[in-house]
Amino acid sequence: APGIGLAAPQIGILQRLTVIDISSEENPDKLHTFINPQIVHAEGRIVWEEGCLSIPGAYEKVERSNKIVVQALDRDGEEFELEADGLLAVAIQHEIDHLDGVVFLDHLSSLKRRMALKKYKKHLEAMEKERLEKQNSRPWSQFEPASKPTHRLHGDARFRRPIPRRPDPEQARCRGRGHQPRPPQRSR
Ligand code: GNR
Ligand code: NI
Repeated sequence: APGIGLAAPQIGILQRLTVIDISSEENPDKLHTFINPQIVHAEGRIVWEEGCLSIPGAYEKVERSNKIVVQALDRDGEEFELEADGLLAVAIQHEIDHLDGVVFLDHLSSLKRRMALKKYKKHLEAMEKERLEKQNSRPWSQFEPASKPTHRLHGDARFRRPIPRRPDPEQARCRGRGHQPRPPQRSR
């Protein structure tokens, strides 16, 4: 699955809850649950290129503490303390930021933030384009009426734009000689 961590506010749940899974091939199934996490100790600096599921397309280097001690409740409500460094420390700080309404862009200079937001915007546009292409490639999409329903219960499905047709050999002959096949007249 994409993402090594998720904070509840990212999915509309405004609670101090976050999960982190930095499992890998050699170190599988390391799911950490943090309820009301608090960083009680931090030291050192580390720079990591971060991304965020809530800001797809944007990646920038962020400086954070390299080694932290975090206190939290686990999924059974039991208090625990965890010492973390490297990627796990970065991820915990990234997720706790989400609980406070902070994202990694807030740690960047305004120039870097503007560049990252541009990449985010580009990515959103590409996603929207792909979504539209997918939607329009559905076999029934080209036959949808091009108007909003006007009736109380439902609209109608009369064609309001030309039905795309296979080029007919007779028509193909006329094309390019000033012949424009007239669209069928509709009564209004
Ligand atoms: O998947 C994620 N990867 C990541 C990489 C570097 C630093 C932080 C992260 S967290 C991110 C998932 C996410 O957005 N969690 O909020
Ligand atoms: Ni994030």
